[in-house]
Amino acid sequence: MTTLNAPQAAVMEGKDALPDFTTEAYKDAYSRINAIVIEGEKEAHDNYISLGTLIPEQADELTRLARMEMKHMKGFTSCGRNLGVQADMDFARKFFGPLHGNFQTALKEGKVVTCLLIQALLIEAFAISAYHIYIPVADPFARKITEGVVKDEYTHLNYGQEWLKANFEASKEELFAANKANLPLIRSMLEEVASDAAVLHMEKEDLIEDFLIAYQEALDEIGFSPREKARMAAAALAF
Ligand code: PL3
Ligand code: FE2
Ligand code: FE2
Repeated sequence: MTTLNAPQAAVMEGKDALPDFTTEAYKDAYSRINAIVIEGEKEAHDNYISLGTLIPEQADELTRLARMEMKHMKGFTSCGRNLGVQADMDFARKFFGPLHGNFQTALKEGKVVTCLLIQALLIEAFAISAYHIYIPVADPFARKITEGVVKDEYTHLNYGQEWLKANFEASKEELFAANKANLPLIRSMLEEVASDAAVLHMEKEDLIEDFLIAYQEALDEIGFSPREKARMAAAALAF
């Protein structure tokens, strides 16, 4: 089958070797990772629609971002189908439960800054790191789809970044608090997905590194000083 890339897998060795996409172990891990990504894209869609109610003057732009997430969800659904994998959606909903709960609470309280930090910074940086690390070890079908998606995710991260930059002074205290409450959740989510990701030949250290680069660059752009960024990183270490 052309999608399996067996010749490369056979000649490559070590960390960069492509996994065997046909094994039960691969499909089992993929059933959870694929579900996480599908659920993540679906929740991202819903979150941008919700954000449109908090920032009504940008509802059109936010609807445009939401539509992109729907397209991502469909793309990743086809990746699972292509490998003959049934996504474990119950697992994925539980996986996002705590972060989803925090977003919903902030939404009810009208806390636009917290909602933006959760969706447009943390979740998008998490997605960007996951997709970057996945692309070199993906099957050719999924690779093409993921390459298209990752470009969009930068648009989404950028949206949150620009809004928060324009409202920096007024948002600062809420950003510190939202970071402290939610960055540890991203860290636990990374821990939780690590063993399945390893089966896909994705290393936890690479995921963390790539996440921190995307998140820190966004915080830089928004206007945080090196000391403030260190303070925010410390919030994820102290638990
Ligand atoms: C928002 O645009 C997307 C939200 C999705 C979040 C996904 C996090 C993914 C973590 C799992 C790591 C493996 C990635 C494999 C890609 C198929
Ligand atoms: Fe997306
Ligand atoms: Fe996104």
